[in-house]
Amino acid sequence: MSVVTVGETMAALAPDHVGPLRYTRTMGLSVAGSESTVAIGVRRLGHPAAWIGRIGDDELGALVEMRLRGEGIEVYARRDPDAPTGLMLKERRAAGVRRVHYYRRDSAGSRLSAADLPDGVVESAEVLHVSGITFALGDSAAETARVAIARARDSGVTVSLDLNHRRGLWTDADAVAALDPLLSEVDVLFASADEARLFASGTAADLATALRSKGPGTVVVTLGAEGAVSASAEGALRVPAVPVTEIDPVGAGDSFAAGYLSGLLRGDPEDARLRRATAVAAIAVSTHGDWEGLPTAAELDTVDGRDIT
Ligand code: CKP
Ligand code: MG
Repeated sequence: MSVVTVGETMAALAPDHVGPLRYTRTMGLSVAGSESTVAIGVRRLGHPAAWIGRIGDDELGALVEMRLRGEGIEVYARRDPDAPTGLMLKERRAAGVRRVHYYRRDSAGSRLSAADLPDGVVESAEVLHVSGITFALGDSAAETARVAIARARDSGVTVSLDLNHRRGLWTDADAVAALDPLLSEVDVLFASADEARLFASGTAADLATALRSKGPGTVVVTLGAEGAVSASAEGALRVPAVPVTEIDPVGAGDSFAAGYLSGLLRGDPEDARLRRATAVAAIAVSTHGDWEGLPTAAELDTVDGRDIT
């Protein structure tokens, strides 16, 4: 297995038009979850991928399993008879203004436990990818992610972490307290500039360098339309974003991580990983949905008809 991810995947409802959710008449049903988006992203780029999580024994759980399996993801998800699959509502409040609303407290996914980690799956991966969201879901889910990281490290598996701070789930102080001790355990760290500022200050390059001093071999700070900056053994690098018309920014960071990890798996040098990551993110944000627009390897060659590689 190239990439194994661990986290919560929810059902997701998104409105067909712009305006307050209370006036929305029709919504599309899909699934959403940072870690499974990364799995789908790397899978579309040709790398075997697995997702470990927990779902309810309900229709939404069946939807999550069906969608992920349909994308070619190996799914390891226990059906919890005592808790529902989580739900996320997306709101297009006004043009360019999006909000997400979670219905995930006490969800099956938040009850993920270390016993849900199947023997040998994390251990045989090339990369384990986790995100800060799992640490915010509760003690059991956080412990599961910690155990997965420990097993990966013991087996020489590259550990990738996206800080993915969610103020709707926990406070800044709680996020820093939980995530700071992990930084010495990870090989690749992804953070938006806002997330990086929880830990350091200064320019994007300062942020990446400061976070790298806490342990990760590579730190990538994503800057949206401004591209990304990385600090690694190859020094500080900056790449511009691919200019596109943004349709839906949710999932941008996960798409970026998928593109980067694909480059890592291919053995690309750091600047090529970053360019691959920005290209994947550009295609993903110029389509509706968190993951639906993720490109295949062949589609990566063009965005809006332009050569982007
Ligand atoms: O940081 P991103 O916009 O890439 O993350 C989006 C994902 O998992 C989205 O899929 C959503 O379900 C979530 O983050 C979340 O739990 O907020
Ligand atoms: Mg993110």
